[in-house]
Amino acid sequence: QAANWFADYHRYADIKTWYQTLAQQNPSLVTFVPSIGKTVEGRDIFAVRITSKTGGSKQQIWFQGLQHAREWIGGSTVQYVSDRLVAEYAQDKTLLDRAEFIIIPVVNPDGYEYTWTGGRLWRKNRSKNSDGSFGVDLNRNWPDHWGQGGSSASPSSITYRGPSAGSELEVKALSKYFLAPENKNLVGAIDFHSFSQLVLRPYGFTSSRAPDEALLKKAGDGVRDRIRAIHGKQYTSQTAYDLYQTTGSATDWWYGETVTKALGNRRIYSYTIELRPTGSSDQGFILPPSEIIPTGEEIWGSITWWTKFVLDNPIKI
Ligand code: 0X9
Ligand code: ZN
Repeated sequence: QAANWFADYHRYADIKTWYQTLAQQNPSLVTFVPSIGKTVEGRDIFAVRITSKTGGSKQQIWFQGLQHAREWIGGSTVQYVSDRLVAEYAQDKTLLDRAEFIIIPVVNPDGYEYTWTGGRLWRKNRSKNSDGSFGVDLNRNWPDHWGQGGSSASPSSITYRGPSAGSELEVKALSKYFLAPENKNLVGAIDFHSFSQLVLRPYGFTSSRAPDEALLKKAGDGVRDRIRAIHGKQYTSQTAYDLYQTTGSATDWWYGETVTKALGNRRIYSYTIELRPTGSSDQGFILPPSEIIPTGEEIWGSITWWTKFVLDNPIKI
């Protein structure tokens, strides 16, 4: 792979090629899944599975990025983590011998391409809405408490929830794949976003604390502390609701009833990580490419710890 890949951001097609090459060069560790579903504009949502061939059925971890098109650092960070998972295996076999990582690097390829060709600050997908406007906020469209507070019914809003729960092709594809037979051992999932430097745990839809609050907080606080130990960046660990309410988010769906029942009454660790920078202007979405590697380093260091914590501390209902 190009030695300077992480010196800049890349288009959807180039990210796909990069992952295909990663799989070709490491066939014993990486499986490229060309399509788990298509978007309205006909792009494939691809997945990547990373594990070693040793052992039987392993616990599984899900990472995804670019649900929101303009949050480019989320995609780069998922790529950085994928690269390190493969590269580190030569020195330390524990992670890939113990777990399988299921990665969706570009959840929203139509929106992502639009940020390169149309408007850099586009957030939603590119569905055509009933009023002629474009885009549904995928992170308000998941079928968990859909249609309630913290989402908009107005198609032109940046938090438009869509016409019905799970209406969007991206949400349909991802939720189906999440529940597929080959993914029945999922124990944890992280949705990478930007920005504000936050480690967010369930719930987003209610101020009530999750039944596993103690474990969820311990794992989230641990991530915060380990991030800070690497380049000194201060992240805040809190519940998603305490940032602001959302309904129909991916992380509430992962932690919620549908997934719990499908996994035989077993809940999983579910997080949103908001990456660099801090601040309040929309310019925060435009993180200089020189920060891709340091962001990758602090997230790699913290989520390897998080993964081990999750594997060692199964949630018991
Ligand atoms: O609003 C979102 O979907 C996420 N923030 S972003 O700026 N990347 O759009 C936050 C989702 C976390 N959930 C809640 N805050 N409830
Ligand atoms: Zn986001």
